[in-house]
Amino acid sequence: MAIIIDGKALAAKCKEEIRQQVASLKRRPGLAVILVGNNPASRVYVTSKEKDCAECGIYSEEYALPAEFGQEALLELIDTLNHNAEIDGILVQLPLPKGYDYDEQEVLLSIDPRKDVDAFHPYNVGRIMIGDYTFLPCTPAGVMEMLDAYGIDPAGKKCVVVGRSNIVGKPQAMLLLHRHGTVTICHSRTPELAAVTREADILVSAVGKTGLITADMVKEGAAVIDVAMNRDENGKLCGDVDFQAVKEKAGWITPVPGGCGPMTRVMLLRNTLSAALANGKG
Ligand code: L34
Repeated sequence: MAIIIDGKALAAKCKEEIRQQVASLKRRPGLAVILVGNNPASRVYVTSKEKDCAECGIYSEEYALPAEFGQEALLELIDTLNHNAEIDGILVQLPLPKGYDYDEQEVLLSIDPRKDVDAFHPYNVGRIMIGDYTFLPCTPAGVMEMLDAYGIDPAGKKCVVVGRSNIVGKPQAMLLLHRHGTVTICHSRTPELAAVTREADILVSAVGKTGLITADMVKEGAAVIDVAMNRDENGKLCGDVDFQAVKEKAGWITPVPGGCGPMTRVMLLRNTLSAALANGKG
């Protein structure tokens, strides 16, 4: 029976530490959150991020824009925020609406790398690659925080990351590598996925496919981290991992909800604090 990694409790603890650090600053950190269109899941995440900010003493302002706002206007808004000294962090909630002229890469490139609290700008991605960074992307950073809190050290372990997105899979693999894990990245073209995942001491799934990771794909005693945020056939939130079966076999497992989600949110607060410090607000 696995130890359930309590992301919610750990996030609350990290949040309290951030709140205390924010309270000691000369000036409050500021975060601008941009939400384009009316994706209901994005709406929920953005609202919770703003609530987190308020609880930690971080100023936040929201730009809820219509889907037809447009690429040029969005770039102009970002440019204004890049030059606003009260704003230390800029977050453009993804995905941008489909069927309009948005170019996600161009939008991410337009954010001042010093305000890029998601660490999605190629400059920050490059710094992660070489292991010299100010910001870590929130979801992979939250995963590392959970591993550390539960005494799971990647050094010398076989780590398997399923999923190769720029937001989670690739940076997650890099962070595990920096901590001396032997890392394999799997994806939709990987033959014999189960044979690879069965080797993992630390298995991170970030695909977005309900029921992808079944108990026979998991090594006895492994740490299983479920990054996905899916809905099952009843509309209930779930991850990639068959939680009920895998928890009988794994050594550690994260639940969905209550695992990676709350940690992702708290890492955004930490990045905003780091940006404010770098911006001279300490
Ligand atoms: N720019 N876009 C940008 N940055 C991000 O870091 C995100 N992401 C992803 C979507 N787009 C983004 C998020 O914040 C996903 N994501 C995210 C953040 C938090 C939670 C889920 C996804 C979360 O709090 N999950 C809760 C359950 C919430 C619910 O009930 O719906 C949990 O316990 O897992």
